Amino acid sequence: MPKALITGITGQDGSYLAEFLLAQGYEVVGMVRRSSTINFHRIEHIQERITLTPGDLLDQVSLIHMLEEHRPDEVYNLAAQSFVQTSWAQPVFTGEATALGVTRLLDAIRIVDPQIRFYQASSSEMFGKVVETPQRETTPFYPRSPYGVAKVYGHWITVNYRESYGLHAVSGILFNHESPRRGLEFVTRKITHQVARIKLGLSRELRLGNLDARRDWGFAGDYVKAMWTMVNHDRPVDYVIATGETHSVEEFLNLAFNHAGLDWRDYVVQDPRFMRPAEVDLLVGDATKAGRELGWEPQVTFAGLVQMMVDADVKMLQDGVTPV
Ligand code: NAP
Ligand code: G4F
Repeated sequence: MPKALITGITGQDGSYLAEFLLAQGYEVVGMVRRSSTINFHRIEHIQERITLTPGDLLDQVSLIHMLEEHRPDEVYNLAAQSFVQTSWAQPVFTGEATALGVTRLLDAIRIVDPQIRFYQASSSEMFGKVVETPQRETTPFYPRSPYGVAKVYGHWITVNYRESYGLHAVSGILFNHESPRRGLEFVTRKITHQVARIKLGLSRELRLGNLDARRDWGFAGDYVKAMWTMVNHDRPVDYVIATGETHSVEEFLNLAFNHAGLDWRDYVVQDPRFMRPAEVDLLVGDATKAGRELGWEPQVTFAGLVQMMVDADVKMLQDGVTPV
């Protein structure tokens, strides 16, 4: 039975990837960092079927011990300080986790077992102030936040360890992907959660920043399949993963409120607190190479994603589940 180790298993993507790998017959190990409260809500339903092991991307020794103990065939590095807005408030911490954390993990692999296959969670935020549209594997990077800069470092150190040490290391350049398990601070989930609260009479307004920003939004469940396919390709190659469609925050708002029978203009207030020092105005990816070489295609449409998230948030509140 192949064994995969996932960093960031408590996050959105980690939970979907763990489910996917279990269904493929993998033994799944998840690295978790110490926190004062349990944050396993996204993996509660599979906790009996996976092994959790302590570790932190800030602690090199913990990574080496973890690999020595579990001896995985594949490592998926999904852990990161992943919220762009926070990266301006905590730029050094973001660099430690999201940039240098990748080197710590790659070095641990090099030391313990260079045969381990490695996946790095690269991001469309690396394209930032885009120099080409749509963005593809060959598009130059121009990051617009400390997070984007850290991801560029993580991307290039993965390329460098592949070229320097012959590691089977790949980066997936994933465009935004969402789900009912998305963190409440990201704009999509912030909207769908608040739509549900307004619909149920629990709230009256939604405060947002820039409504003109455009993103290429897909479904996280589709994207974790691309991670696995990439790692199991015969050659270690980097791919863009995206839907090829771009929509504004306003379009997302419109669909989400409409689905609940509401008009967003009655509830949305623009709040400067949610504006960014430097914005990424437009992202839209070209995943032609992944389609051609990996056979990967997104399954969930933009409208289907918005409806899925609104329905899940309404149900969660109706069932009395605390939203997280
Ligand atoms: P997420 O929900 O924010 O999950 C991040 C995970 O990283 C959590 O499990 C978190 O653990 C863990 N983590 C943070 N700092 C850590 C550290 N120092 N040591 C160990 N674990 C740490 O993010 P996501 O949306 O699933 O994204 C997964 C990865 O893909 C991230 O690297 C993100 O930057 C990247 N990415 C995401 C998207 C997207 O649209 N979702 C697009 C492109 C790239 P706690 O639960 O303990 O906080
Ligand atoms: O949902 P967001 O916070 O996601 P963002 O910044 O695009 O980053 C996400 O996708 C990246 C891939 O491109 C990942 F690498 C990263 O880890 C993360 O998953 O913001 C989306 C857009 C931005 O333009 C932002 O300015 O929505 C705009 N926005 C407007 N009002 C808001 C808000 N974003 C947030 N979070 N909160 C608002 O109130």
